[in-house]
Amino acid sequence: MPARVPVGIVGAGPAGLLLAQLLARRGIASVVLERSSREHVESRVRAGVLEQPTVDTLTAAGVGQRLAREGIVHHGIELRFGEAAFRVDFASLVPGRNITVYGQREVVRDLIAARLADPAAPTGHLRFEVSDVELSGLESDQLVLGFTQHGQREQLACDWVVGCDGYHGVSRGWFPRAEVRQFEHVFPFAWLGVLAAVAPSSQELIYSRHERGFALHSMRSPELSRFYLQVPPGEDADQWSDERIWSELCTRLETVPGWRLRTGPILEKGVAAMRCFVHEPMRHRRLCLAGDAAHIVPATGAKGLNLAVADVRLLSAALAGWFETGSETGIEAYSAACLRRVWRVQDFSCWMTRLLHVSPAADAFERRAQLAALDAVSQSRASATVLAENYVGLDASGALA
Ligand code: RFL
Ligand code: PHB
Repeated sequence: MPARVPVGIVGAGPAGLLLAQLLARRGIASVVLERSSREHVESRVRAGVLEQPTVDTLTAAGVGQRLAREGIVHHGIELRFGEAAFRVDFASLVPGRNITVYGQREVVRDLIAARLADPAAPTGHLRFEVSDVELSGLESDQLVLGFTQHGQREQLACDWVVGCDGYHGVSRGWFPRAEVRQFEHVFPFAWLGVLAAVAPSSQELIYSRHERGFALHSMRSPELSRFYLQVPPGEDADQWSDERIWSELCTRLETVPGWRLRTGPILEKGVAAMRCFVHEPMRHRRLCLAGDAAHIVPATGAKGLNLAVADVRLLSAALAGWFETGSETGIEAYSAACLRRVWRVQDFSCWMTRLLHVSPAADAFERRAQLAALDAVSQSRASATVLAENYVGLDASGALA
């Protein structure tokens, strides 16, 4: 007889860990199966911008203490293009709404610590270095997850299974092919992400559209800066020496008279594709998807992690409704509610990507039109408000909850 658990979760990224944590707060046990080691999961750098509803959800989940101490609240971002610089001022455009800079790595570390400290969780509820995860019984509602750990094949019977295994995971493949529609778009450029041991050169994030390509100055803490450079797709990060990285960042960011970029040791670098992807639907019978397993947005809008949290917020409430009262209402609405938000965010992230990157195929006309679009954002309060409203995040309590 396989062991039983109410919810089986595949993947210990932010989506899987937060789902386990929110369910546990409502007394619902789960087991999380993760392919990588704990060290690997806790060392991935990735995202850094949290919307207010994301901060609220993490706080409600009981993992808000360090975030409240170390997270840095930002009230605007800066756009640079040509020799112009324009501050998108959240305080005046979207009063009372802002973002918090706090690394995804820290979110994951906080969640793992909270899960491992949970005295009510079943033994072996968070398992790393698990391989060959398979699902059977989907059509019969007798779901069983099979997996291998420490060379032993095991089975886990679940009422519900949630695929939180990211874009490269296996759970999407468990949906019946005839029911699925997938949408994909790949931009003709990638991002080289860099983590550097140097104090940020700016108090707020700087998004720069430069003729040589896009650059972004972000940060993690008073001692750590995070940068991104637009590079060709498939670029090899090893082709980028520290000297080359700093030279390119200086060229693309030092466009404002007198503004200088601080440089320092580079701790980490990697290349990520700029991709859009949506898998519809996000539920089939007792199998759900959440986070990057179901959708990828281009990183320019800083939305991937926030979307994962929005999915999990809805899903944990829907599953709690099902376990506590047998209600199907939340779970029936889950996929459509998530996808509505996903497509809105997809549209915004693509718009911001096109606004700020120089496509290799863009002709002189398109480049001038792009500058005019940036000019419009800096001159028109209505245009700037659209950017600000989307950047700080769609309202958690509104129609897109
Ligand atoms: P994750 O984080 O990819 O976690 C999936 C987990 O599943 C595991 N896994 C498996 N486990 C068991 N069996 C299998 N077969 C498995 N296959 C995979 C993986 O090892 C992993 O641990 O997905 P999740 O939880 O949905 O979280 C999504 C976010 O990680 C992602 O959306 C963000 O990082 C995107 N993103 C950003 N989002 C933001 O909201 N704000 C940002 O500022 C931001 N910046 C970024 C980003 C993503 C980036 N990259 C690297 C794509 C910047 C970058 C450079
Ligand atoms: C980050 O700090 O990693 C970051 C910030 C803003 C983005 C994307 C990534 O748009």
